[in-house]
Amino acid sequence: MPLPQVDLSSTWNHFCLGCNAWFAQPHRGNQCPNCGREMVVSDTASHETLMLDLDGTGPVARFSFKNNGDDPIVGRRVHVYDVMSLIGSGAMGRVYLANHGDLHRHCAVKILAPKRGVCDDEYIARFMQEGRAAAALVHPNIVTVHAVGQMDSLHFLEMEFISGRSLQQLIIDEGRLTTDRALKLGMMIADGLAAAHRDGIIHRDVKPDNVLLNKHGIAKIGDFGLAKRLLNQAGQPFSDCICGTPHYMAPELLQGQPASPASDVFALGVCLYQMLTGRLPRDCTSLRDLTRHVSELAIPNVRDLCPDVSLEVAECVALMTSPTPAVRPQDAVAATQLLHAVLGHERDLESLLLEAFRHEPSVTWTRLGEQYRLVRRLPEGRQQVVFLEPSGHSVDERLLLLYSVCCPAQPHFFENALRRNSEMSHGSLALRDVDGLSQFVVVDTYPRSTVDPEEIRRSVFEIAMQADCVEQQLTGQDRN
Ligand code: 3AM
Repeated sequence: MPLPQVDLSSTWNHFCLGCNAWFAQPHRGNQCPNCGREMVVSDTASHETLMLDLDGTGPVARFSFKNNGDDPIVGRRVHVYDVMSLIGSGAMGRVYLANHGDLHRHCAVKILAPKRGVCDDEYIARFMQEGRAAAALVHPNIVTVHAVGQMDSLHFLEMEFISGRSLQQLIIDEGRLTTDRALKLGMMIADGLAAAHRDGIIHRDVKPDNVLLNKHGIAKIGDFGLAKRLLNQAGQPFSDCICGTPHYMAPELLQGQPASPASDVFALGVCLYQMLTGRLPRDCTSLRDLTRHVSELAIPNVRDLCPDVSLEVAECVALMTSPTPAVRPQDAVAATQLLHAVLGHERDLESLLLEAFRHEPSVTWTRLGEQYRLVRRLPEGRQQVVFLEPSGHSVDERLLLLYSVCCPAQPHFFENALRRNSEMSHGSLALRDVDGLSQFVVVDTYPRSTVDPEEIRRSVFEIAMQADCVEQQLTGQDRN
C-alpha cells in the first residue's frame, strides 16, 4: 500500500507537558489530543526527531524531552542498573550512565519515556523488536546494545557506554573539519551503516547527534530507536510511520514515501556536508521551507562555501544527497565504495609520487594544477616527459591517466605507428589533442582508488621508454 502524502508544513509548536510530546495542530483549542491537558505554544526546530502517523491527520508527535533538573530515575535501581546520572535526552527517551549491579561495569541505559502519548503498545513492541535487531548488530562502528528489557512500566535498553562526545558536539566545538578527517569519519559511519544494511536494517535517523566518538576517535552509530527491518517475515516491505530528523530526511521521505537504504545514504551525505562546512546545507527555520527546498532543489555545492574542498569530495556529497534516490549509492555498502574511491583520490598524488621516486634520481617532477609533469632521464642523454592526471570520469570510476607525447600525428607516420602499437606490451599508442595539436601518445590508466606507488613507478618507466622509442623511430629526434 503506498504511503499517503503527508503535509509537513504545519507548525510544530504545541508542546504537551503531560505527554512530553510536540504536536503540529491545536486540538479543541489548545488541548493535547492524547491527555487533554493544556498545551504550551513554543518554538519549532527541524533538527529534532519526529514521528507522524501514517494517515497524516494526527495525532502527530515530535519527541523532545526537556531536562527538568530533578530526574526521577537518577539514584534509583532499575532492573540490575544503578542509575548514576543523566547523560542526555534523545529521540525516544533519556540516556543514563549506570553501573551494572551484577557485572560491576559502567553502561549506558536508555529508558523510554513512560508516557509517549501515541499508540503506546505497538510502539513499545516495536521498540523492543528493533532493540533486539540492533543488539544483533555487532560492528566496531555501531554502539553495541547489550540488552533490552522491562521493569514495571519502564522499558530500557542497555548499551556500551561511550565516554567521548557526539559528532554534533565535535562540529560545534571545532567547526568544520579537515577533508581528511571528515572523509575518515564518514567512512566509519558508512561502514557501520553498511553492516546494518547488509542485515536488512535501515537506521532512519542518521545525524551527527547519533554518532558518538569514543576516546580513540572511533565513530559509532547509536540510537537505532527508529531503525526498522526492510522486509517482514513474509518478505514484504513494512508499512510504517514517517520519521526522522527533517534536515537529514531525503525528499522522498518528506513526500511520504517509505524509508530505504538510499534514504540513510542521503542522511550520511548531509552529515558529510556538515563535517566539511561546519553547517547544515539549508538555512530553513520552518518545516514548510525545508520541505519545499528539499523537494525542489539539490543541496548547495560544498565548494560554494568551502572552495578548498576538492571536486571529487564535493561530487561525492552531491551524489549521496541527490534529490533522486536512484542517483545515490543505493545503500551504505555502495556509499562505502564511493568514499573509498574518493579517499583514494584524496590520498594526495604528491605523496604517491614521493614514495614512487624517492630513490630514483632519474625522475623529477613538477605540479601544474591537477596535472603532474614528470621528466625521466634516459640513456644516451635522452629524456622523456610523462604526464600524470586524474581522468574526468565520475568519481567512483575515476582513473589515473599517464601519458607521454611521442610526436605530431602526421599521416605518413600512421602505418609505422600502428605496427608499433601491436608490439607494445605495456600501455598503448593513441591519438590525443595536446595544446590544440593532434599528437601520438603512449598512454596507460589505473583505477585511482587502488593504484600504488610501485605501479606508478613501473608505468612511468615503461611509458617513457616506449614513447621515446616511438619518437626516435618516427622522427629521429628527442623533443619530448
Ligand atoms: O544530549 P547529548 O547530545 O549530550 O550522545 C547522546 C546524547 O548526548 C548520549 O545520550 C544523549 C541522548 O541521546 N548517548 C546516547 N547513547 C550513549 C552511549 N551509548 C550516549 N552517551 C554515551 N554512551
